[in-house]
Amino acid sequence: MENLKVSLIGVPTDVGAGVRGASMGPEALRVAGLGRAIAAFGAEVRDCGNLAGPSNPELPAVNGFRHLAEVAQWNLAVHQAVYAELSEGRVPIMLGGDHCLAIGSISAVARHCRETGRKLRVLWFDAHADLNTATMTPSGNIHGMPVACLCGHGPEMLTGIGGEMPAIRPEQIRQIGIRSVDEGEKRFLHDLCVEVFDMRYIDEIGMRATMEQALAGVDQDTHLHVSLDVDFLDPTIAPGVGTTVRGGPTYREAELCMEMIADTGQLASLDIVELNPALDHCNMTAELAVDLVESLFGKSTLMRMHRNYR
Ligand code: Z70
Ligand code: MN
Ligand code: MN
Ligand code: MN
Repeated sequence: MENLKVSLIGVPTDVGAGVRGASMGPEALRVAGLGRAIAAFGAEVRDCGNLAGPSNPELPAVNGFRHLAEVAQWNLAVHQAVYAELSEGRVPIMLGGDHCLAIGSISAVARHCRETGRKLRVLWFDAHADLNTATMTPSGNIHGMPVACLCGHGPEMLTGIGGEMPAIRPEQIRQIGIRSVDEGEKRFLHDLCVEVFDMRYIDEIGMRATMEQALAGVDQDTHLHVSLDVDFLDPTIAPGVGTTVRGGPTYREAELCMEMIADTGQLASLDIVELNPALDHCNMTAELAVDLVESLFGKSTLMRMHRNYR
């Protein structure tokens, strides 16, 4: 932890979302103390400020996409920033911003992994599968499409951002907490053989066994990327999101996820997305996200040492 170098990258976009307000997410996370919380673990924290990008034109979908040009422009900036921080041996943390930004961040992570010969595992925490395409989407909102784009299914403006197409293979992803999937997405998840741990599965076998399976095969050569859509969490504890879906993980279950990731020691990049301060109460969802990030960086590991656990 002492040599850990972290870079906070603000990505104030809501051009991929259906509801406006995620563009205020980066500042809400800073106000909740994200940088301070990570620095408290002995990491060196650099706040890169916010990336610049187009504002939200609030237009209807064209050929199945809303704001395609704007989404592409944001993601080009994200890709470049994330790739640059990774090249300096730093852990980039995206302060979103809507989930479309994962196209830029994960394509950069995948490129970095190709060039450094590391294996990539993406943990996608979300209520949604985000696997829509132009023909399947019920909304045209591109935050419902990043997984498809990363797997090579989408417009070249988005699928080609990392230079290599597809950026990742479906077998590199694990989806956790899924409970709202469109009809086309269900078929596509099955066709692509994406490993999905939906809420039914978590209810049946528990979060611990779920995470053991999601992390199976992660070793010292693995770059672990966490893409945390805060609508993954139950809306009773995380109301500050554009699309709430009831029946999400509890605070304890979410903490356990993050603690088990910390235990691997392989976390190397992170997206925190879909936080919408316009819908939040007293910044509680941002504060919850900071709590989870503390666990992700090993908060409970320190507690275990103090308590002389096991
Ligand atoms: C739906 C769509 C979505 C987040 C909503 C919803 C997608 N599947 N993703 N909120 N974070 O419109 O594609
Ligand atoms: Mn690296
Ligand atoms: Mn979602
Ligand atoms: Mn999402």
